[in-house]
Formats: sequence, structure tokens, C-alpha cells
Amino acid sequence: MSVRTSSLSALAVLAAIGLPLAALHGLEREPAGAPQAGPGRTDVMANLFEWNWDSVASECTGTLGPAGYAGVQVSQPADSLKRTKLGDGSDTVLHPWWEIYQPVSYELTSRMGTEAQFRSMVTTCRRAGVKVYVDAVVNHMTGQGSTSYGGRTYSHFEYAGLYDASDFHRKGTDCPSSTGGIEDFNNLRQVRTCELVGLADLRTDSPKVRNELAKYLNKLIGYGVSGFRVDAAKHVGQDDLLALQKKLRDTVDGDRPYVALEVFGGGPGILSPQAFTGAGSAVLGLDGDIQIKNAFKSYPADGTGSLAVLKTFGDGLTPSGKTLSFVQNHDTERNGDALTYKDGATNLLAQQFLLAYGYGTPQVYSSFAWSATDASPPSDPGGLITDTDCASEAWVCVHRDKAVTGLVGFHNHVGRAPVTHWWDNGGNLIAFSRGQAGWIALNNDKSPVTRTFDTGLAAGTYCDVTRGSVSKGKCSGPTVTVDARGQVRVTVPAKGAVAFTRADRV
Ligand code: ARE
Ligand code: CA
Repeated sequence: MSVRTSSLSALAVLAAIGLPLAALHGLEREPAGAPQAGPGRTDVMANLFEWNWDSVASECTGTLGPAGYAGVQVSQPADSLKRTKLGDGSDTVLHPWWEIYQPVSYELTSRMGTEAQFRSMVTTCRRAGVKVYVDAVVNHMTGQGSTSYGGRTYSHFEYAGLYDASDFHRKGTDCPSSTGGIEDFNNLRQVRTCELVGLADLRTDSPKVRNELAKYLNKLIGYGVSGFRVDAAKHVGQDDLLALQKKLRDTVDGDRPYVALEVFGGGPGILSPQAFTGAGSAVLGLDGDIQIKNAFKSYPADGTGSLAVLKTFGDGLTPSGKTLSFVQNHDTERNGDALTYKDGATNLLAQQFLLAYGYGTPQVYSSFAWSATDASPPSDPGGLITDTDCASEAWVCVHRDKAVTGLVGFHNHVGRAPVTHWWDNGGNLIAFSRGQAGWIALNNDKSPVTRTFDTGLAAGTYCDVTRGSVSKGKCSGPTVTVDARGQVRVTVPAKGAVAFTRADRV
């Protein structure tokens, strides 16, 4: 964090003359193509996991654009497995959420909608100032089934008009494990050439496979897509990832596509996330979300934690400018690594911390409610995902919560101003400012705390953006007053925050 510079007025001048903010920074440069366009926007992304295309489009216009989100990540859009019977991973759910991770062709006919709906979603989002990032599955095809949402038939190694058996790694010749599956996630050759949970493993080292993948991704870029979350990137490997990216065209904005690589931590050396920072624009912040959970909710698992340790959040993790950070994603909300929407106010507080602190390109995850980990998103009987309804209990729209949108505005305003005026009580109450641009206090305890803090901000009355916003000089929620010494006396609510930027003066 220490390398973050800067004076906000200089940022504003650079932005005004159209220079990328990244020009200001050395180590902390924004990766090429990271969301940052549009007045008042920087880089915050929403991850609308398994929202259908029509719902994403209306969310871009209705919420994401107006709230200052710069980008949206959408789910794997290629045609995929459509199960016809139970078993093989789920004995109770016919259409688990994970069907989409078994691509059958690169036609854009999926559980989320048609190709026409996908295209129109991208256009609508871009018009709303929101860039679109696509979850791309390039490591494999399917591990079960024979029919797809697009109505195709296939078998494990045969995908008519696209791939045949010669395009896949095989047990014995390529993959050294006795089953043909990855049995040891620390074994480099197995990780790259064996099957991940039985999924037919593409020869991503072959020119033919690389060409087909590039054709698919370039089609998406041609539709206005700005970048990708690359699924199972660890299993593709650095060389093949770089070779594939070389074949990608520039985005419609003239940037290189932003490529965020999914690499779980724990792997040694070449298999670690740190070893992939040069193989794309960024890696997913999968170690960071574990640390956030451990700070906000440690054992005994009754909601106690110790936010004071976050003073050096980012230390030991992949560099901020090389990380797509989040509190959870669709895997970690299910595997125990991360906080989830079920943590309620604690989850919202963690989202606020991430947006305020500024580690990585921050992403806010919103998806459907679940009890069984295999559960399908709300769908029709044929598995097609139905429209998102944030008012229904079936969906969880974290990115819409005022506590979160207030901090999206905060994040956009403070830019890369450094963390200063850090204060903590050694436990669950912390406060810090971002240069002279904004200040926040976060309380992860079950009772409110009143005290006086140093903010470093100019004297004045400010609107608390966690509960209100400024319109025509008036605050729709509570206000706080900074005195001539830069001090503020506030009550920080239980499991809540107080935050304002210098743009929130009333
Ligand atoms: C499903 C069934 C299986 C069945 C298979 C094939 O569950 O029983 O064999 O289909 O028919 C998702 C689901 C899987 C699902 C798959 C395909 O999670 O359950 O399988 O879709 O439909 C490793 C990888 C990492 C991967 C995780 C899950 O390195 O890339 O495993 N994450 C991505 C996605 C997943 C997705 C896939 C990849 C596949 O985000 O959602 O799977 O496209 C250590 C290791 C890590 C390892 C991790 C596993 O940390 O170091 O490498 O991650 O353990 O927890
Ligand atoms: Ca592979």
C-alpha cells in the first residue's frame, strides 16, 4: 500500500486532459483495460453471477451505471451441458449452478439467454457506462452428459464442428495419473494435462485449440466485451495463457483486454497465484478473501473478529495493481473460505472495508440465495434462469445495498490517495482516511461506539454516505461535523460504518 501516491487535484487534472490515471504510478499501475472509464467512475466491478442477460442489462441501466460501477462480470456465456438425469455430482438437483462450467460449443446459447440477448446486454451496459467482463472457460469442455442448452449433442471428446479426440490431453500419453484425473494439485504435469474433476482437458498448447479459443474470445471482444475472468487458469499454465492473449484483438475502446486469472492459492512455486501475475492483467484475490473472512469473523464462529490486523492488509498478497479483489465469489461463498451473504451485516461491513481501503480492483458479488451447495439459480423447469428479482428472497443483491453503493462513490472519489490517519482500538473498531479525500470508521462489534477521531479532512459538515447521499446540497441521512483541528466526534453503529469524502460536504 505504501507506494500509492497522490494528490487528488493532480488526478483530477490528468483525468480532465484524458491521461490515464495509471500514468501516475509505477508499481501500482491499473492493469490495461481494467474498468475505469466514465466521469466519476474508477474501477469498481459488480459480479452478477448467473444473472440472465436481460436482468444484467436492466441492472446496468437501473443501478450499476447510476451508482458508479465501472464494470460488470457476467457468467460463462457459451453453450453448456444441460443435464437430463440426476447423479454425477448432484443426486438432488437436476440443473446445478455448475452446469455452465462444462462448455459444449462457443455458440452463445446458454442458461442466461440467447446470443441476441447477450449482445444487446453488452450494448446496454456500455451505454450506461459499465464495461462487460466475461467468465471464460478455456481449459476444458465437459465431464458428463450428451445434450446442451443450445440443443447440441456431444460426447466427452467429440464436439461436432469444433473439437475431436485429437484436441484433448489423454491419460498415459499426456497425463501421468492412473485415473486420468488430477489427483495431486501440487504436481505440475497433472495440474496442466490431467482432467480437473473429470472435465475433458483441451490441448491448449496446440495451434488449432488456441485458434478456436481466440476466435471465440475475439467474437466476444467484437461485441464490446472488455475482458475476461479466466476459469481454471492454473490448469492452462502461464505459457498457453500468454500465447492465447497474444491472439486477442484490442477492445472496442482500443485497450488490451483485461484478463483476470483464476488461480487458487496453496500451490507451490509455478503453481502459486504469485507466479501468474505476469501471465495476465491480474489474478483473482483468492487469498485475500480468506484473510478478510478471518479478520471479520474468526473462531469461535459467533461473529467476533479483530479488524485491527487489517492495518497492513495486502502485505504478503499479490500486488494491488495485479489483483481482482473481492469478499467472496461463487466458489468461496460455498467452500468456507469466505464470508457470505448469510453473514448479513458483517458481510456488508467487509464489502465497505474493501471498497474504502483500496486493495486491488474491487469486485462486489451478488447472486442467488442457496441452502444446498449444488442448488440451481431460480430457473424454469428447463433450466433457463429466470429474471432477477432483488425484492424476492431467492436473490441477494449486495451491490444494491446503500451501505455498498455509498462506498462505491467513496472509492471512486478517493482514487489512489494513500491510507493515512489509521487508528484502531486493538480489536474490532478501526478508522482511516484516504489522504485528504475521505475518511471512514468501521465497527465490527455488536454495540455502537462514540468517540473522537482525527480525520485529516477540512472543517465542515459532511453527509455520512453509508446511510445518505447528497443531493442539491442536502444530505438524505445523518451528517457529521469535522472541527478546525480535523477532528470528528461520531457514534459508529454496531456492525456499521461512518464514511464521507470531501465531495460530501453540505
Ligand atoms: C461437476 C461435479 C463433479 C463432476 C464434474 C464433471 O461437481 O462431481 O465430476 O462436474 O462432470 C464447478 C464446480 C464443480 C463442477 C464443475 C463442472 O465447482 O463441482 O464439477 O464446475 O461443472 C480447483 C481448480 C479451480 C476450480 C476449483 C473448483 O484449480 O480452477 O477446483 N475452480 C473453477 C470454477 C469452479 C468450476 C471449475 C473451475 C471448473 O470457479 O466453479 O467448477 O470449470 C486446492 C487446489 C485448487 C483447487 C481447490 C479445489 O485449493 O490448489 O487448485 O481448485 O483445492 O477446492
Ligand atoms: Ca489443462
